[in-house]
Amino acid sequence: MVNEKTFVMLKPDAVERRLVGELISRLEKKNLRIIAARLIRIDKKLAETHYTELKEKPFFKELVKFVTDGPALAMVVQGPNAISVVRAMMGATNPFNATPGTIRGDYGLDLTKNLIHGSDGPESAKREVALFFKESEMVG
Ligand code: DAT
Ligand code: MG
Repeated sequence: MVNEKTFVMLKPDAVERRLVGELISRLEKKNLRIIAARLIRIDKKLAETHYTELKEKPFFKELVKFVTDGPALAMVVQGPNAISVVRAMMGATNPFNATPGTIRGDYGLDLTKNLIHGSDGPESAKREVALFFKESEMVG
């Protein structure tokens, strides 16, 4: 078991639907630790950098528009195997396929508005944490 940091974002639909408390609560009940958090309005450039791996996808424009459309809660979450633990808690990308009991399975019905982002591996976690937070913004 490795103690990991992962980048988590509660997307604009989660903020708009007032689900922030409930979703943070799920992460905390799992005993994951929030070591940084900031409510942000993501601009186009940051969104495009964050999702750079998807830039050739047909849904890229829609995705960027959605994540820049309102405030989002950016976080760094830490814990044993935090990257895969958060991914499991999120559920499948498409909420229609996400298992009940997962965040997307319990709260989502829209592929774009799927509530939460979590880094998908150690490299993306490192890159995404650094893209959104300075070392000094994370509690030790
Ligand atoms: P995930 O968020 O599960 O890591 P991803 O990184 O493949 O999924 O895609 C990023 C986001 O893009 C995803 O949360 C929702 C959106 N998305 C993915 N596939 C899509 C598709 N086929 N049509 C529309 N939006 C899509
Ligand atoms: Mg992803």
